[in-house]
Amino acid sequence: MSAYHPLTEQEAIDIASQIEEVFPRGARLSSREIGDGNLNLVFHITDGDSGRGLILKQALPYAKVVGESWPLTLDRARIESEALVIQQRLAPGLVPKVYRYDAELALTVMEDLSDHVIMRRGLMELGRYPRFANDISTFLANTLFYTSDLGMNQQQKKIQAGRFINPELCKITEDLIFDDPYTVSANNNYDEAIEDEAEALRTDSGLHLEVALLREKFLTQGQALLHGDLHTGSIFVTPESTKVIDPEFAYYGPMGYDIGAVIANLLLNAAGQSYWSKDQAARADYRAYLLETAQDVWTGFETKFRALWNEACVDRLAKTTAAYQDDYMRRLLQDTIGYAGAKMVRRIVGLAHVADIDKIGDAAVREAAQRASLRIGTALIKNNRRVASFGEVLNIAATAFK
Ligand code: SR1
Ligand code: MG
Repeated sequence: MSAYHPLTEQEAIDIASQIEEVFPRGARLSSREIGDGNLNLVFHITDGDSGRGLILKQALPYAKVVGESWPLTLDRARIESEALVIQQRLAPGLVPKVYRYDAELALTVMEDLSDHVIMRRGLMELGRYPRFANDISTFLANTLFYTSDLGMNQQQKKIQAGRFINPELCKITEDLIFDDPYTVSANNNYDEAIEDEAEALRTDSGLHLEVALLREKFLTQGQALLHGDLHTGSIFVTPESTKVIDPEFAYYGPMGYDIGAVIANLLLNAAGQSYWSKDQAARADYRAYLLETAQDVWTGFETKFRALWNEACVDRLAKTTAAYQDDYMRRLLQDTIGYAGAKMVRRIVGLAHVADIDKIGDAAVREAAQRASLRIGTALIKNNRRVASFGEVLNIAATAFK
């Protein structure tokens, strides 16, 4: 084992060449650093002769998006690799295979998914992914149910939760999503043109109450093992396949946070469509596809989660109390909607944005997309505790796009 240091491309090749399940002995490998996320180095190692590849992901001891002034624990690499192994067991085929984990180097060696595209990019290019809603709802239902007190031994769950104490990564979320957008913060980052919107976020006490409640739940409710950062940049897709990556933010938290992340990112792309497709009819059609996908994600999740509850619940009282299941699902829907709203707001005024909106070159069009995102996001946050059906999300979005 070597002491921690950021790998060079040659070192990445040397490590990859030892993975004999993938590369034949003596393979002539090449490496490209392809990390475009906020936090890590990612090496894509390929063998030109066999066409086979591997990904080596190494955590840096700081947040790459900000620089060395923001130190960040390397333990997140362990959390990510352990979460991937659990997710592979609970949702087979929906996460990349892990070949090796090296604790000293904070390095995970995993399946190459370069035949897939990052979903955010795919959506920006108007891609349609017929398997996505079914796959992601399976991923959500299985991973959330089977890591909760409903689906696993409740003593083992407490021990498992201990392995996923993730204070530094949770702190990023607590600050960037549940605090900074609602105050003056050096972390915030938004176009001057929407200063009025930023000011409204800072002064709306009704909104602050709802964000405080969502924040409290994020801080205190260890409901299930979450992915913790399930935006469309953490999902690889093809029309036939879905793979969830990057669970370094994994921790025991409220289930609705993961479901809300998926919904928020579909809605953010819908808000950005005024640029990506100039043709009005095509734009409306693609937005309809995104909203239908969001509905299918929720419906698929609810159906599968209820089925797991009915078939595999380990908690006697929960299993025999139908009204409890209904109450639980209602609260899950409300949390999903509240968290979806918070995730939309942070991507417009907070530190880390999304390309679906930021890459809109025309300033007026970008501003319209930002305002639409904030209208939807704040409406979802403010209404979350009142909502009784997912259809209300679609109504809120439809109103914002008028
Ligand atoms: C400092 S990290 C910024 C963001 O990138 C990650 O993907 C998370 O969403 C985090 O909030
Ligand atoms: Mg990430």
